[in-house]
Amino acid sequence: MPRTTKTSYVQEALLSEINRPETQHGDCLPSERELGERFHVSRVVIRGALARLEEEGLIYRMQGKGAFVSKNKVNQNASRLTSFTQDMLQRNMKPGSKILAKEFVPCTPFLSSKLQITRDEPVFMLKRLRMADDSPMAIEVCFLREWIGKRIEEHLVDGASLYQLMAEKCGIKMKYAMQTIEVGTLEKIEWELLGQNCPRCTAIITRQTFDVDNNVVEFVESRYRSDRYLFGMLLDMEKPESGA
Ligand code: 16G
Repeated sequence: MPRTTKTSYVQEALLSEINRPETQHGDCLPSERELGERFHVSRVVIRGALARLEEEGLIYRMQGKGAFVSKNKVNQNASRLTSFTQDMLQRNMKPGSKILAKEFVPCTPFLSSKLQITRDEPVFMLKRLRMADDSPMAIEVCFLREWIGKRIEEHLVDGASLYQLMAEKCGIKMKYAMQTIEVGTLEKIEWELLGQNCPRCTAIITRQTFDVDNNVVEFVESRYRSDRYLFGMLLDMEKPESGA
């Protein structure tokens, strides 16, 4: 069999494995040696098949670590105010979260300006790992006013929706949010939490959310996996200038 035919054969076989529903983004492919033994072909053939899959964006490689499955990125539309849970459900993905920390912390000058509160008011801090279809997507650190923290703290369990609790337990009606996106680098501990199979560069998003009375109801700083997200924005010629 010519080498190109063998390459196509291996490529097709790997593709059907990648397309299986149980295959997750970030799953590690066997090593080139193992693949060679499984398909009874040379390493050159395996490398050719992997290169083609990489060109098509179906796998990504990390030096010294191997090749990983790449599933479609989540396109987060930056013009609608939704929660992570709503966002994932709309995409037919299973939302999930694991609480990493929740506690009342002293207010800092930074938090007092973001939450628009005085420095003598403690702040409720909630740190969560967010998951979609059981695979890690982001680390979110959320700061809330003390009264909100007190009402929701006992209901906050893994998987609970913060926005739902804020609506049901505190009667909060959210209206809009100010969001920023910048590029940063994951700390080692964050990278480990996100599964270690993602790039170290991350999208850092901050969100300051306001209710219908223009009160700030949360300030959140999140680190999103850069291999799982892209951010879509609607640009409108008719919109007045914001000046910011
Ligand atoms: C989103 C929000 C975050 C909010 C969370 C609530 C961004 C950048 N952030 O992740 O501010 O706290 O949803 O999600 O979109 P939940 O209701 O599922 O807990």
